[in-house]
Amino acid sequence: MPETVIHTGNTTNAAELSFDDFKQIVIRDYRVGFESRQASIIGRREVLTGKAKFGIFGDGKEVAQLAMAKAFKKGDWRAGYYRDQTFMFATGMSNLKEFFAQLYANPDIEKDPASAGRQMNCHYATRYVDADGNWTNQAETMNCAADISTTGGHMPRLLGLAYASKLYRQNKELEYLKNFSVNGNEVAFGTIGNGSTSEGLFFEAFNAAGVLQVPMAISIWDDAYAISVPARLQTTKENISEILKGFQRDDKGNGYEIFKVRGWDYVALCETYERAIKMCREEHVPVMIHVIEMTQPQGHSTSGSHERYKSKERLGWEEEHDCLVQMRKWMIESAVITAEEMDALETEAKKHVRNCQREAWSELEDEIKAEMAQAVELIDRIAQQSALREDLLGLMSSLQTCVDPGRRDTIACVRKVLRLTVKENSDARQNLVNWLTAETEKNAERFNSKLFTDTPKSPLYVPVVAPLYADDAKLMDGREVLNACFDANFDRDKAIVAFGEDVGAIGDVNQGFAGLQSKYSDLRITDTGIREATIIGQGMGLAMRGLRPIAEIQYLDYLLYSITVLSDDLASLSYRTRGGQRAPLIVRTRGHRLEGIWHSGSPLGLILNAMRGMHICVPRDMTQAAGMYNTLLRGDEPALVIECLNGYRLKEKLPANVGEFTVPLGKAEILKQGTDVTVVTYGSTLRIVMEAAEELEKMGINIEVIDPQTLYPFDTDNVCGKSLQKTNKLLVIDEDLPGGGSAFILQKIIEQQNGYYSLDAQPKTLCGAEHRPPYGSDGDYFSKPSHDDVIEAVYKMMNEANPAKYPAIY
Ligand SMILES: Cc1ncc(C[n+]2csc(CCOP(=O)(O)OP(=O)(O)O)c2C)c(N)n1
Ligand SMILES: [Mg+2]
Repeated sequence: MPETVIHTGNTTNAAELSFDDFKQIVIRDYRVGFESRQASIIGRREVLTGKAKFGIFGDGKEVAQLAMAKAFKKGDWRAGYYRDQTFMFATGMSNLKEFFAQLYANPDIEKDPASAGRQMNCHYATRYVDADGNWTNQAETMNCAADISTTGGHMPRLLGLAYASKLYRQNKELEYLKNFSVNGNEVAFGTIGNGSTSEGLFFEAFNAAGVLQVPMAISIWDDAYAISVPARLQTTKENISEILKGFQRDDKGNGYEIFKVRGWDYVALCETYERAIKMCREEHVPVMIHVIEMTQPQGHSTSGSHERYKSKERLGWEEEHDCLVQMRKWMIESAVITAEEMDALETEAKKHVRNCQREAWSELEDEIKAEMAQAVELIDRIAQQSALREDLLGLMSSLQTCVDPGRRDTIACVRKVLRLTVKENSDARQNLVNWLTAETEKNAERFNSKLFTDTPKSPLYVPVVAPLYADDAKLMDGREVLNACFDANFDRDKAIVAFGEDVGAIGDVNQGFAGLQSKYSDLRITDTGIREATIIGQGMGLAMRGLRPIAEIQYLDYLLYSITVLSDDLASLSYRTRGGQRAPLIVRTRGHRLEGIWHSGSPLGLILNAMRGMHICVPRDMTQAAGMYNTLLRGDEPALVIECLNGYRLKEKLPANVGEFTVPLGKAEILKQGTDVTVVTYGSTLRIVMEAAEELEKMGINIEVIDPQTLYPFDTDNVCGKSLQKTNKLLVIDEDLPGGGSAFILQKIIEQQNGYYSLDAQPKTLCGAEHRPPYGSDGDYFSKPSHDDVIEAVYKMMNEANPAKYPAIY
């Protein structure tokens, strides 16, 4: 059975209050907790009766959250998980109606401001970006970073939210950013389940926060289970605070303050949170509050019952130690409330929750029914004149008798009617088509919008400024061009910071930041541990709090260590909040060919598939990279920039406006005009293709070379498609494996740009081998597209088109 711990907290505000005031506070707390429990109970019922799809709730975790909410102040942040409804209600960051609106997947942001019906229930967020792309004043509001369902996935972001407070406190140059911080006093509150502490992301973030000494307060809701798997199979010694004891701060150095408290002990919880958060806020020391002996009265979620895997003894213990049962008992015993008053409170609270639920349901239902009524009327008019009258009336009546209809029922019925009447032409039918078109637009807005925040501040709208070159422009190493670009930007915008492995003291492994730490301080150009996932999380949290981070992943091959954070958290942020949150993080890395299996990667297919919601930039040289950084640093959306690993020492001319000129996103560039074959390629293969083009020219073949520059967005002016109208032949070259990035490019050109209609030969790809690139120059030659491969691939296309003129080489 769970152990019992007596917490020895020693401060409480209660001492300063009159008993009456104290009673009122406690009663108010209990009411919030009790209402929250009712919401869980009714929520579960709504799922089981089919009104909602899935339910996961915070029952059994209420009392600790009431205590945590007391310590949470304006300016603070929460990054947590699906158990936190009581905390959200207690802080006012959410309410019962929003809770139910989300449960019913209401796509109206007024009704479900957290996700506009896009997220499962109990996934919270506050909105901090307005429709014009302006930030709200975060220092004046309580803030909740948008939840994700992957357990532990939020931990890297939590680190970043806390790290922002450190920068705001320590870097006095940031004082002008008044909407984000008051002297870095803001605490980042994290919550995580006991089972999820088994995740690597938890340990990585935990260690990093200890190193960085940031005001991160991580609460572990320990109910001894993770769905059916007991603590015995999750955590060494079944006790996370026990095994993390080595992190405890002592007089020898930095570390954590670690607390342990029972989840049903209201007084101890209030004392613990007050003490822990004060320390965290004032001293910027990370704290961990291990809340044990929590329960799950309704089991894990609506997917199953916990009676399957919990013993009778455990279930009995949970019933007795239910935190609200314990709090109620304590309140009556301590004369905070009488039993009769408590009964009355509970009756009223139940009624209130029920009303909120009903209102939330009918608000959505009314809209759906009104749309259905419009459709029915339009269908009825068609039916009056249709040869298929009976069929249409049948469809109409089954729509009208549909139980708990959704929008899909109406739309599916309308589409079916239009299919059936495809050969009938009438005004009535046209009216239905018009109605469907208008509804389709609204539904696209409801369900498919805001992959990017897409505000006037988007990088897509940053003015284009061409590079200027003095007559005597210096030729220098590519890395020096980048270095000058970063220098100018750091000088221009005090909110820019850069960090990563070896980024600080030596200015990154290729010296793009060389000398900048000593110029701008180690608060702005900073070394980190080897921890890719939390480097991204660190950047994400900073970006959410108004800073302009450049987070560096040392080599593209190591991006995989952060792919969960990039994909689940960063790339989906705008979409999952329907534009209510953004994190304009720039991820800088370097890739494509160099040497060896983990230093030559170019997995663009993987990146494009995993990171939709980020701009993907693949500059061919450091000047283009600099122009992209200049664009991105002036926009408000996240991006990945992949520099060419083998390009830092190649000579480039320094633009006079190196910190000002911009490379627009999605604008392909024709690097060489030609008439025979359109060759589309990017990154490091461009140089090889350009060299091959010279030899091909001598062979009488004139290729057109196009650099899309960014793969997402891809060639928004259809430069590739237009080129095909001239050449009628397409070759896509990249270093990814076959069917990777090149498949994406083909889909764009052949299908989206209508390139298919211009082709008179099969479109081809020339890619890397399917295995990882082996070490050494021979390895490179035999596994990545070489000069010879490019020439032969182009020549073969010419040979197929005209074998007489271009006989096979061998
Ligand atoms: C990365 C990931 N793996 C697995 C899951 C499936 N899953 C959802 S909740 C859960 C259990 C979490 O247990 P715990 O962290 O103890 O939190 P609790 O639900 O008990 O509060 C699991 C395995 C998930 N959502 N994300
Ligand atoms: Mg658990």
